[in-house]
Amino acid sequence: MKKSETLQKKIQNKSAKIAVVGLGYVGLPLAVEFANAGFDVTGIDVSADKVKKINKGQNYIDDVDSKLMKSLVKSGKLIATTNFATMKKIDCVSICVPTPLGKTGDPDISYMLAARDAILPHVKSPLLFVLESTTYPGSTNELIIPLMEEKGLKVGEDVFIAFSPERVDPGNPVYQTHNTPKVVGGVTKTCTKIAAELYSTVIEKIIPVSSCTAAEMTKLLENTFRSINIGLANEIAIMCKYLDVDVWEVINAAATKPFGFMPFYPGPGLGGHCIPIDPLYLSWKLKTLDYKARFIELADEVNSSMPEYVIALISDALNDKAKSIKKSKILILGMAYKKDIDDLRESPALDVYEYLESRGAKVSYHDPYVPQFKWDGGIIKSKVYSDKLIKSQDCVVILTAHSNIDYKAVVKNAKLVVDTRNATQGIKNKKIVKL
Ligand code: SAJ
Repeated sequence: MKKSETLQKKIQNKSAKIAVVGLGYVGLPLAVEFANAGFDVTGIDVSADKVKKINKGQNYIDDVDSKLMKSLVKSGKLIATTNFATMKKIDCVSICVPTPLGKTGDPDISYMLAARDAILPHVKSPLLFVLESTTYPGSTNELIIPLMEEKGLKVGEDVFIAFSPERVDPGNPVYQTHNTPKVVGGVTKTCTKIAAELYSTVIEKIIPVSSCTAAEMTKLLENTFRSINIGLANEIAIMCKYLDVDVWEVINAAATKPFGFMPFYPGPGLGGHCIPIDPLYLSWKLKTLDYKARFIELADEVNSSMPEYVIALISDALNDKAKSIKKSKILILGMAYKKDIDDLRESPALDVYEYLESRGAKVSYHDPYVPQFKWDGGIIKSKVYSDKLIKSQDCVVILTAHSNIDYKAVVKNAKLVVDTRNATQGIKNKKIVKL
């Protein structure tokens, strides 16, 4: 029997041993789905703390059902380890490690390479190797295949390699791992088939594509689409300010078009670990091929300029009250990078906080999801919300429109409100200055 058939059989009868490398917001939900489908799953992570928590049945990812995870750990279907040597008995592995930007703004693939290099010495054949981490087109071909072949493994016969982008949207109440269609692109048709076979055991809809590069590019198109359209929304907001038109009214009116339009909204900038970063992986790769990805770079320029644009809005609003940013008491409402979550990564609110502080404002914040954050070697704590707190401010700046804040009360008690998220929609009051 061919190795591919052996592997397919083991997937079909759930005797295949699965590993998931990287137990964050992508890897842990995936590991739990595979274990819940009946596979023996080994989660591998460099963080001993994550491993310890999982083996104690302690869930740390909101999207994971804690009771289910605890029962899977108890039954032995899900275990975690920092020891990559466990790969010796693994039949299928999914790599879900971070791919951030480095300090120079170029791709930082060090986590991906570290995972690859930790796995390679323990690879057994047959093995299905799937990369999920968002990366530049060509990564799987350039960084994985050659090293597998160096070990004498023939891709498509001894080892089966595919790329399958993660599409996890943390906190999404509708779409989770199991019901978000999964794109899968293998090096060979057999690779695609086996990868599709594995993922179809836990995900309702599999979308096979012709190659790893096509799958890598699919993911980058998805998030570049968002970054560019958010950049457009931000530039439209700037244009509307010049034209003295309410950008929110215009976007909401355009959104009534039942076809050919998809609303995006302006804001204080781009946060999160996907949208500000993924498009730059694409533009970086094209730069190596002497092509300038103009839309991506322009969108990045516009989106990155929004925190400063918000500072100018605050400065003008205070100026109209014969005040300056310097020495003014300014409260930021919402530090997280988007509403109703606690994630601060790349949050533009951090840039606004820094700008205000460096201009001498007495700046503080309130965020019901972010009790504190590390800052300048210390810790900044969220102020306890009260009408008194709002009344005491020269300006309240809404940067993230968490649903559990009463914006009517904010406007009632504030002297001045700068609203960058249309959180005060429908409230008519001269105190409100909108993006
Ligand atoms: N943002 C705007 N205006 C918008 C939409 C977003 O300013 O119209 C800002 C947000 O405030 C945030 C940033 O852009 O700071 C990113 O927001 P996002 O809604 O794209 O949320 P993310 O970063 O959580 O993106 C994830 C992505 N999921 C994956 O990469 C698997 C993205 O593909 C999803 O479409 C997105 O979630 C989603 O739809 O929530």
